[in-house]
Amino acid sequence: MKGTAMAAPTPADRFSFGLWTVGWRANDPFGDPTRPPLDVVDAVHRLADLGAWGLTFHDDDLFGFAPDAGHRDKQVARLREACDATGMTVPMVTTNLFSHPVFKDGGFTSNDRSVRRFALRKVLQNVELAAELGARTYVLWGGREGSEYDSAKDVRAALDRYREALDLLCAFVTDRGLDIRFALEPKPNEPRGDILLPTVGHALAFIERLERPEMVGVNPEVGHEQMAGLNMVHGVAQALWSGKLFHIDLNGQRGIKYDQDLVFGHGDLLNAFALVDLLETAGYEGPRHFDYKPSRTEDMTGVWDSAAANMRMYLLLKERAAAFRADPEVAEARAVAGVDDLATPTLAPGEGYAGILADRTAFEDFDPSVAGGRGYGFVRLHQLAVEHLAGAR
Ligand code: GLT
Ligand code: MN
Ligand code: MN
Repeated sequence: MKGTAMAAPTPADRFSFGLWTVGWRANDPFGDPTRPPLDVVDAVHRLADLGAWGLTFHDDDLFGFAPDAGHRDKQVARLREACDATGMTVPMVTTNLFSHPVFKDGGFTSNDRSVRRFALRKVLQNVELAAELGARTYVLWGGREGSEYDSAKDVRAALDRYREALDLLCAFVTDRGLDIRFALEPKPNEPRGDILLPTVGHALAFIERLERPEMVGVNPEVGHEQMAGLNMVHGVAQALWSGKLFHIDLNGQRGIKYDQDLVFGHGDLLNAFALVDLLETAGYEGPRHFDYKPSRTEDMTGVWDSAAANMRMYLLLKERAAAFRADPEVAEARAVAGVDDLATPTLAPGEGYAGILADRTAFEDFDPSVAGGRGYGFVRLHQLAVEHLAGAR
């Protein structure tokens, strides 16, 4: 790669990876795996060498579904040792409520009550482990919570059960004094035809109906919002505005199709640029978590190259976004566009409806043709962004 002066990733960048990402063996609905299994100890060492800071995992990634206690403990001990040896952390843990056939109609919202109770037990067990490993965030991706057939799922009842599950988990964490918060990860579809809580907005609205809404936030994934044709930057901005951006899954996606989980920035690059700019300027201090899948065409060398590519993309975009903001012509274009003017409240201090009703300049003497004729120069501003992104400035 052509070098830039850009620094290599370090733990201070807080880059983390799911064990299921670099560990994905590249099996898809049409084909068998193309890569060998990856051991967790290897994953920790290789990621640490590349400058990553954290490893995240599902229970099943580390010790399989329904392990005996000996195997579970051994795998946890091996992970701990690898982290001690490398300085890697475990910032987030999650539960696999989707691979085993028992979850084919969901976990928390399966029509089968015995499955719902089993799902709760599986998560409860894992939440304590997460806290022991120092994780502060517990992600819940409900990929199997949903339906294909409207006649088969009572969505209002499903949301009641979803809420029941979250309320129980929050009560457990509170009573046990664990330093854990939950982050719901929206996705519109795949594997279910329609997944419950399909977008960031749905999840944010759901959270407000919980017993302890302050303990639950969101884990938006770039590709998942884009699969729904939505703007990830808008979703993340609203999550930040709501104080709910607890975690984030960075990856790439090209348009409305199956979940591609490309390297971050390898999909909608402009949106990735704006996302990094937002995260870096909005005071988000959480992990920069990559939830990508090394392409099926890659061997293990390609796996590590693509892991490094995620971090490099983030740092490149961070550098370009900072240069964009520091450019005097951008400052001038932003002023013309009125970008910062939106921060000024519409009402004067202390003003209410009586004030604005009495203000003739707001209406009677207001000439709409003046503002209506204004050019905002948004295209020029955007062109400057694209030029910075393309390395033309
Ligand atoms: C699964 C999914 C991801 C989620 C993981 C967390 S599981 O790999 O595709 O988007 O983040 O459960
Ligand atoms: Mn995905
Ligand atoms: Mn994800």
